[in-house]
Amino acid sequence: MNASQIRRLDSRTPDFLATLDALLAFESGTDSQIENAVTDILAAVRTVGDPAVIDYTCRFDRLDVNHMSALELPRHALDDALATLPEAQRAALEVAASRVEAYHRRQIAESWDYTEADGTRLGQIVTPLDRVGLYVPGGRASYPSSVLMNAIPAKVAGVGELIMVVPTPDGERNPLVLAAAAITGVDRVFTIGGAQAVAALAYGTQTIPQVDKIVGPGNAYVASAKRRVFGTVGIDMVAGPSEVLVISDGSGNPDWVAMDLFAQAEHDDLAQSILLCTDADFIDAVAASIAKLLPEMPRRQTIATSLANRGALIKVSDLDEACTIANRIAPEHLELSLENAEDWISKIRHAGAIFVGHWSVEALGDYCAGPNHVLPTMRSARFSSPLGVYDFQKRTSLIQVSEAGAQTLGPIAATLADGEGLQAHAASARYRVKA
Ligand code: HSO
Ligand code: ZN
Repeated sequence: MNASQIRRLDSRTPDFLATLDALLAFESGTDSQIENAVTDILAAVRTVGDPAVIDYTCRFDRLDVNHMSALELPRHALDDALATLPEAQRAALEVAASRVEAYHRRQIAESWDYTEADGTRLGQIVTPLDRVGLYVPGGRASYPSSVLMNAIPAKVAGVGELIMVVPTPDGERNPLVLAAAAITGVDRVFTIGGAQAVAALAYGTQTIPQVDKIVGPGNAYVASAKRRVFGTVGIDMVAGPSEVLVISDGSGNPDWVAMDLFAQAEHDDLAQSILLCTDADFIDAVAASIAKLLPEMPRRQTIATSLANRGALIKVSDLDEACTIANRIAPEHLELSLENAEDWISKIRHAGAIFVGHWSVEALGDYCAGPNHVLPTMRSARFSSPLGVYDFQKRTSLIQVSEAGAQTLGPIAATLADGEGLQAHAASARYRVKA
């Protein structure tokens, strides 16, 4: 696999849209072996509770414990992790956390109500969720920044209790993840993972309290388990591989563009990095930058694989066409790498996050700009939004009808109830109407 294998496309070729759609298609496929394993795990944890979670954790993560309490980290383990971080890392985490918090504070929705002329009051009450579970993957995909991005909106929303689960295979703990948990005020942390952790949070066990919603990324087992417990609890979106789309007018530095494509591609073999560019010479320059810079990258294997799998450098006719294609792709991240980038924002209807101009690189958004980095993938930006405070708040309708209001609304409701053949509905409305 080498960098020259990133495909080059031209929007003028007749089969371009079909080729593009094939490139975007991602099978989040249901592997029956995974589904069966998850079925067994969910059933075992649901019926047996702690012993089943302990058993799976011994088997999968090779942790030799015989009581659930050994799988809960004491508060001081989090504080110690924070205290022993190198100063620069601690400071970076803290600045990132406070910027993310400031941004999300603006998302808080308030309750509202209004009163009609006859005294009837109507409204909407906003309530935070009582208890939320945060899944944090172990190993290579264990991102402290994702702890911030999931935990902070929950805390800002006013969630009562935030319970984090993170697998620690062979007892290996990620100090940055624990430090991020300390900074964000995660209430409890269990060192469990996989479908068994999702089951424990969804159903509750003797030790682990049942939560109302489970958020956070995970592998195929975790994603399958989350889909299956949905309904018993809420879940966030089930995310696909990360994506970036860069729109370029040939202004700017080809090395910067190449590295922005790498930054997405290094996440995993299925990550997607696409460039749309109006300038053929600039595309050549970016290709040359890719060839030049790739060998220096420690993660060059993953980068080369995902660029070859799902990457593309695409020549487009003009920026209007680029925006049309961008809306079709509905990318998770969109970089407007343009001279007059601001002018093009209004042409974009579907994107998880828009990064405007040459200075606004995705990596800043991934860590510390402020907005959430949990974004809709797989073209779902057409109908869904970044993770936010609103995902941890719910709404309750308020109906306080006055006596006068019941007189005008009663006959209307009764008439509609008659039409639906629901006599008790009609009668209960008419009871309140004075003769
Ligand atoms: N680009 C990822 C977030 C991330 N990047 C975490 C680095 N760490 C999905 O938006
Ligand atoms: Zn990233």
